[in-house]
Amino acid sequence: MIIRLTTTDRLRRPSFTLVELLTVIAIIGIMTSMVLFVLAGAQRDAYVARTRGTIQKLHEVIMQRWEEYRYRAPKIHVQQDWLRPQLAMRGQVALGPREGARLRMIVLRDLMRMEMPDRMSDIEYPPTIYKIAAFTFDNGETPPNYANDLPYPPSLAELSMLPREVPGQYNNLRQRAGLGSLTSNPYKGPVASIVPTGYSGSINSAEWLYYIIAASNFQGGSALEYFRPSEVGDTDDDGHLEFLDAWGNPIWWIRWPSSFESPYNIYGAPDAMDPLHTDWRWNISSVADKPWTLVPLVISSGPDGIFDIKFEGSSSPIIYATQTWRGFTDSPAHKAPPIPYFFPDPYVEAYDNNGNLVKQGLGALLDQDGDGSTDGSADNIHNHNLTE
Ligand SMILES: [Ca+2]
Ligand SMILES: [Ca+2]
Ligand SMILES: [Ca+2]
Repeated sequence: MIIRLTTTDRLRRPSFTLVELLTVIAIIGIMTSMVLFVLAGAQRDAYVARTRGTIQKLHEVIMQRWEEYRYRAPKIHVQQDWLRPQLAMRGQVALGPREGARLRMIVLRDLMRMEMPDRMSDIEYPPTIYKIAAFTFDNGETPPNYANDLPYPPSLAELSMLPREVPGQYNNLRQRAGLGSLTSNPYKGPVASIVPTGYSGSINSAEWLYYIIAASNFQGGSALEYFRPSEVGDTDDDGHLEFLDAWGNPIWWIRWPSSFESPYNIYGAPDAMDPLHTDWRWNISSVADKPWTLVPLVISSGPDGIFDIKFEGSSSPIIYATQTWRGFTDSPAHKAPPIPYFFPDPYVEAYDNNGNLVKQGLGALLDQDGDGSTDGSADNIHNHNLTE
């Protein structure tokens, strides 16, 4: 039998109408975008994981350095007289055990400032001149025979770290910033800037983090060996390297994140560097929230590239070396020191002038990009949330 195909038959053969074609193209388009969407999600997860890996390594090196301060025996120049029993003090020594412990705490904080900088001023300023109450009894009384001889009771003795006692690492970091080794005398603030005229160096938090890690040993070698070349860069092209997150942005750090909300900042868990509670806030009953252990913050701005937290002081740059003790009058009842009393306070701006905890210091939320919200902080990746 012969079958003839007519024109009509050919037209009846299965084929695609325009509508069908458009439908198929649309479906393929949707599926493609779904695949791309899934891939984008996977890439984001991979970037987050990679960044966490880098921050984990930075955290381990920084925390090892931080722990070393607990057992550190800082060198400090003390007049021998202050360590001898004094007749007028009924045989006590002028620099009593409690003041000795306070001195150690203040010097440790100053050493952390100089050896683990997170801002230029940490390096620009030499050691602070430390003031402590010498020639007083531990209960705050001044011995009668001394009262008239001293500038003000209780006498605040000035102690300093001589240039030869300054740790070598501080001088190495000064050289990174183009500043010479420390030769000048210890610093008693505040005065005008002590930075050399014509000096224009600037190293930011991310770059200091790099230099600190570069100067650290870890598990028997240089800590830098734990990082791949892709984890390091120079995004602002100033010759100072930074550690990078997976999006290519610098990883910043805050040594004393006194106002960063995190499970590590447990108010009421005393400062591990001050086991005897010699920070003046412990003496003052109206200060309800006592100083707590500050865990350094190592932080990436995350996928959106926006930190939205504070890295600097509210009204002026924070200069730890020139801080005065805030908010406490020269009141014998408080056993608080007269003002001015200079020493590096890690909790700057976390307390207000009345000693209330206001948490407006470093690490507090701040609308950095000016979009009206602090949502940019939500996707940040840092060493306080590595276990989440
Ligand atoms: Ca740089
Ligand atoms: Ca962010
Ligand atoms: Ca914002």
